[in-house]
Amino acid sequence: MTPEILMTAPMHPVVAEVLESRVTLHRLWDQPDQSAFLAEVGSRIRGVATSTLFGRVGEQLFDALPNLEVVASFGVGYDNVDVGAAAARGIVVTNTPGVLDDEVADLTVGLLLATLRQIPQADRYLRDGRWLERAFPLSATLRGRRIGIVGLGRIGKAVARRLEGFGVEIAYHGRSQQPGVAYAYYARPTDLAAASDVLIILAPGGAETSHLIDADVLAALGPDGVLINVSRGSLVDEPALIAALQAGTILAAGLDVYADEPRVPEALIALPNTVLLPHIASASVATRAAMARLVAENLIAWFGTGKPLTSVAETAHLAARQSRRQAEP
Ligand code: NAP
Ligand code: 8YV
Repeated sequence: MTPEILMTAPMHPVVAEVLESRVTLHRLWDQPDQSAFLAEVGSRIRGVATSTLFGRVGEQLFDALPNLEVVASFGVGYDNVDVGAAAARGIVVTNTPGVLDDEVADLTVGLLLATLRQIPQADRYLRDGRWLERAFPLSATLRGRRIGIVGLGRIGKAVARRLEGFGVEIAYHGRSQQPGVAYAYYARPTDLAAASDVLIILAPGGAETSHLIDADVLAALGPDGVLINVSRGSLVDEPALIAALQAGTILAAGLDVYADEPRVPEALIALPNTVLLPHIASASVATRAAMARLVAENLIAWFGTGKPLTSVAETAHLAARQSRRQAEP
């Protein structure tokens, strides 16, 4: 029987293009009465395709979809899905790792250089005609800086590889030291910050990492320190960051992510020592299409073979169990 899939919010068109001929797709946002719609079709839905645009996928949606088997989420970060609740109900969750690593790493290095060398500020300076008055002020430099990476995963490593080419020192923090990694390891973010001149945040969002970067970490980073956050806004105590930037506790910040997107505090926008991007690290035409394809292919693989391509770690055991079950005669 053709599986019925619920798309929770508008997604990249490639998701529907790949799925349309193989499943029955329901578009939740098109429904004038979503509750009535879910009451009518909810028990037939076996898969969900979702993105951060929908908000959090958790108990409320799971209650409405009693026969749900799989949630395919757009993005490598999956803090928009309650994976604990999904695992408890035997629902597999997939994300889109790998296909965006280089794109996000490129942007991260670009944001770092833009923040240090004040590239957007210099662009505005020229456009405002101020070069005619005097030369743009001298900037900070990447030269001689020690880089601390919080979250040396797929993207963190891709950033580190790029930064090796810039001849800078690299160290990292994660929950544990990684075998075979030559960079210095710090078990506490504060210690990494104290040993760094730039802190790049690339660990996942969620309760475990909430406000991992707080006033103490920023103080340890110091008055010449630069914070780059490309992971999730929830990792940084945003009011503490604003206070640190205003007081000169740190030098500057380059941000792609915020606590309450797409709302960005006026205080951050008003600061001259910030470079602020609207969550665009993976947002090239090619990479977003690759992510969308992976969302669709995870669903196709699940319903075809019982083996999703990229289950998140918290539900990988379910994927393996289901896969064995489907393989049985
Ligand atoms: P990944 O390969 O899973 O790497 C995550 C890293 O974070 C791992 O090295 C992990 O190391 C570390 N980590 C996990 N939990 C931690 C904790 N509680 N404290 C400290 N470190 C922790 O993920 P990825 O593919 O590199 O992606 C990283 C994140 O980037 C995503 O989760 C997403 O939020 C963000 N992202 C943002 C954009 C954007 O558009 N701005 C695009 C893509 C990704 P240990 O396991 O050793 O702790
Ligand atoms: C996505 C991201 O663009 O992959 C991630 O974790 O943050 C971005 O690549 C974002 O999830 C869009 O929904």
